[in-house]
Amino acid sequence: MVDRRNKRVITLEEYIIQAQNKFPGATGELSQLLRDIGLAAKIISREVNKAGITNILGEDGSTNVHGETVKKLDLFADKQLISSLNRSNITCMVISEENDGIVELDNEGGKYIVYLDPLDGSSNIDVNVSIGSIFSIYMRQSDIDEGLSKADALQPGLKQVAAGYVLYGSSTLMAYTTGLGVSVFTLDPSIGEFILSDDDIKIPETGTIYSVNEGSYNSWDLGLKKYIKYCQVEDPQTNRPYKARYIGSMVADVHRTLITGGIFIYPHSSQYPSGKLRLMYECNPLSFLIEQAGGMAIDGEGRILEIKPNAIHQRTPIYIGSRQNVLKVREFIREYS
Ligand code: AHM
Ligand code: MG
Repeated sequence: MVDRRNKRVITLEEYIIQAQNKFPGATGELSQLLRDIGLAAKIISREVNKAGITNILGEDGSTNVHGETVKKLDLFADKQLISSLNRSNITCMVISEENDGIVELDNEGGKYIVYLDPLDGSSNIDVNVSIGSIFSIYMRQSDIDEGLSKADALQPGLKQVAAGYVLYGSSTLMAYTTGLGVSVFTLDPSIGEFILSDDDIKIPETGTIYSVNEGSYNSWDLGLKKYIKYCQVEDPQTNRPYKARYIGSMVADVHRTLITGGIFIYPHSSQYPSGKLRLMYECNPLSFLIEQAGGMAIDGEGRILEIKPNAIHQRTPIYIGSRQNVLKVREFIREYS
């Protein structure tokens, strides 16, 4: 937590500029891109807050590329983020949960590729529960004269140059990393600015909360079943039984895990043989953040960030959180597989 006594308030804009100034050769493009996302986040936050009193709330009757019902706010957030990214000549391509294919922007020469989950956890919109936006940024690999290639879009998570999320909760906050730790900003709605609230935040090494949709228990592998039973057994030395917490919004569940420690799990199951969550715009960005905060993220065995993607909308199981909790679940998975 940043000690605010005798410290002046630092806005997201100032913070980004200060960070950029530490790298004399920086062109400022990534900084501009992050500012564009920050602007879109403020506009989405405003709409999320007033969703209940406008007609924007609810389903629009169409389905997205995954066959899930799309809520109106998903479409609004998608449009807002894409048009914000299109303002500067920085981003050449966007891949979003809401769009089947690649969205090529007007900036053919742009050097960044952005993956987006514009509004994650949208089943929570109607019931006034936290939702979030997720972004993941890569550097383009192909030469500008060559045109964009598949390799530009399908880079492993380790190649991310920045990633973050915006959580629309009891307050709106933005957390991001450029590979130099994780910074968190809280939106002050009275002045319309994101204010630095935590710099270089670290996840506890171990935690006492597990977060998984236990309704799917019967369709899990034995290793995960045994691990969850382990979490529930009483053992004062390891502070067990752990608490169960599950919001059903990945951003909110992972943000809580970042702050309080513990583990968030979305495993593969008979319903979702490859897991439900998407590698490129859900798991990779949040894994980058959690690793930057000192935590761990695996697909059950290997590191999420090392997965070589073969499709833009591919899914993966994920076990993410405090190092000790992730190592423990992996022990169970190995023992019972
Ligand atoms: P969405 O992108 O359609 O909103 O789905 C992703 C969400 C995650 O935020 C959350 O962790 C998960 O779906 C919850 O799924 P379930 O309802 O199966 O537990
Ligand atoms: Mg999502």
